[in-house]
Amino acid sequence: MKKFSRILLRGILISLFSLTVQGKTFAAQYAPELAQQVKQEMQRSWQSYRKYAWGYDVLLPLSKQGFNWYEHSLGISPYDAYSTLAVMGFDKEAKEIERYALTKDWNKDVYVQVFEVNIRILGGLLAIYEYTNNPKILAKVTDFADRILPAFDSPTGLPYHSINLRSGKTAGDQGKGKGTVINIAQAATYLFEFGILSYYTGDPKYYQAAKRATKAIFNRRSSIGLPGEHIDVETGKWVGTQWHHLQAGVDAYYEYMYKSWMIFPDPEVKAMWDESVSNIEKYLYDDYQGKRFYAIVDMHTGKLLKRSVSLYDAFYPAIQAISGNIKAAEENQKTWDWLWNKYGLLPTRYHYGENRIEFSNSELNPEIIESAYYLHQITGKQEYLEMIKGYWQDIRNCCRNELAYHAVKDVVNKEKRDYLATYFYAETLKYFYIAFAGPDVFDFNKHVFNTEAHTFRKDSFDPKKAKKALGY
Ligand code: DMJ
Repeated sequence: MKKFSRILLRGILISLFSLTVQGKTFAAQYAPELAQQVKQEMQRSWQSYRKYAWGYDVLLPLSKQGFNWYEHSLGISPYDAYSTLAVMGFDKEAKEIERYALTKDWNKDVYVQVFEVNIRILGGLLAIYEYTNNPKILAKVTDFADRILPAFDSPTGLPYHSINLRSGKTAGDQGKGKGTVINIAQAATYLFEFGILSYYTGDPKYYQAAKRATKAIFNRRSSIGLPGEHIDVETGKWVGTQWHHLQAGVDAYYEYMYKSWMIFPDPEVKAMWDESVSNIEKYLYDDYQGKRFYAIVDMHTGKLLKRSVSLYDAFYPAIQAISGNIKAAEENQKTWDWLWNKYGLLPTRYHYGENRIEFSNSELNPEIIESAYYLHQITGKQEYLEMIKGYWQDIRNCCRNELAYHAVKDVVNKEKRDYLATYFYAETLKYFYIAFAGPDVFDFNKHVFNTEAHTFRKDSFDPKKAKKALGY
């Protein structure tokens, strides 16, 4: 009897111990030491921008200088860095950017690309407001938005490619040409930021403009339900190729239908998403050699045209996972992970049907890390954290330099390129950090990200108030 009690007691102790161990194992499923390392790397890279490129759009880390996208600087990097610095607790640096944003005068004679400044500058400014609640920042956001809003004043409601921040005149890329042709990501990646701005100002005009543009694309879908690639904002006609895919130029069109619906549950937007996603799975999904790809297809027939993917498409497993299609998300992510491991980075474009790289460069883009992070959070599977550890190791090995990190011209030989994309601050380092740090530091379930990974708490937006403010 005594022996039995001892065995029982030992059994109880062992199971208590293993529960504790399991608890610890679960805690150890994050990687606080790597989170710390990423944080230090953010600080080092950010200080380099401050020292060598302050006031410029981007840091050229090898030649140790700044570079501007346009004739006049927009000073983009600080807007993209802000939310990552804030998430990491770099309050002094974040405060400095808040002050910088307040001194900025947007009355500049410069043509800007509406899509890019929306996700980076407007998104970044909104994130500053999210963290500070500073009404002067909201005034800056509104001023900036009011300067780009006239771009939507076209016969179709689709935005022109570029707009002059001072005169409100519209144009093509870099202010050149008549500029009436845009891709569908440039056409319809506004629901999220414009929705937030309508929410805070109580003026539905921003969200309504964004929704009109999204509907202008959706309503021009083919008879099988697929939109094209490029469209003329004046005639509303598809231009050039009649292709559809998930690559750059399309990606965020879909991303924003789902993400904006997460905080602003507009049933019309949800209906667009539901129909769109079922068509993606029906026509673009390509089960090829046991891997889950999404191909380039004919928008009118769904016929497979090219077995090609770009690194931007790796955003899709994240959206699949968050919208509940976990199986597809896991299979898709596995495919991306396979491609990453082939080269130790993702090439910009890859022809999987012919097993060859089409564009070999990489700017250390975030999408594959973002998707692995979503999957780790949603499934709890350790393999996704292991993937992210591998990506971090590879990026450190190939691309760490004296100042920060650099892009590569070629993922095979890792030839260096003197450039550090602003989204390396906004997205790449942020996803690494929050993946390693775990929910005590950043709670995935309580947040939603814009396409540039600027972070917003879901509970910042009351659904009833949103319905009225956005006018849906
Ligand atoms: C980012 O600027 C955004 O995520 C955008 O939507 C497309 N991809 C780049 C990063 O690769």
